[in-house]
Amino acid sequence: MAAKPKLYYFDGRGRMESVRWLLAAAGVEYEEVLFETAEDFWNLIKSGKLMYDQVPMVEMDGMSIVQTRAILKYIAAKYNLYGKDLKERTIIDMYVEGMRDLNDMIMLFPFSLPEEKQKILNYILERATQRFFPVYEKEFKARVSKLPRIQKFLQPGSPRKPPMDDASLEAVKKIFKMDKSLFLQHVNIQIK
Ligand SMILES: N[C@@H](CCC(=O)N[C@@H](CS)C(=O)NCC(=O)O)C(=O)O
Repeated sequence: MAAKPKLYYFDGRGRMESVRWLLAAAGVEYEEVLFETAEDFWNLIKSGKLMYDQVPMVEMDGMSIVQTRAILKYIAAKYNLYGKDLKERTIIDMYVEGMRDLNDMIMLFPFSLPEEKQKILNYILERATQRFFPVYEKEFKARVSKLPRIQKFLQPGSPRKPPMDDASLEAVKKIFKMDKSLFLQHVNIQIK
């Protein structure tokens, strides 16, 4: 039997959560290496397995795969969840890229500066409700949540991670040595 994929990340949703969802949808069991300190992360960097000294990283099939979308594409293609032809694949990519834009904003929000928070929150709410939610609410969410494996993943006790709380935010800041606002550096937006 092939070894289970091994996921390397901190103990939270972040960029790895979409990988967890996809593995759940594919019905694939996996192991997680969750680092808790900057030293744990540094040891992983020193192992030479992180192409860009960044996580998420997934070890599977003899590869150390980094870059979230590369990981997702590999798993989706391997488990036949990446469309039957180029057109279906493009539609899937359109959902994935939109979700990434939305997710980046939400994920990085806790790292914004206190004085910028309200302005950024207004921006996210406006974008989310006007631009992104309507797409996912048009049947897509209902269809996905009804998939038996996803239903299982959404039950308490599954490997799904909880939303970030203050304690995990502080832990992540320490692991990645973050002290300044990351929002505008990482998200390609202009807030007016
Ligand atoms: N484009 C990359 C971004 C990866 C990324 O920014 N990872 C963060 C954690 S979520 C990280 O490793 N930060 C440490 C650093 O950049 O030094 C991806 O999608 O995987």
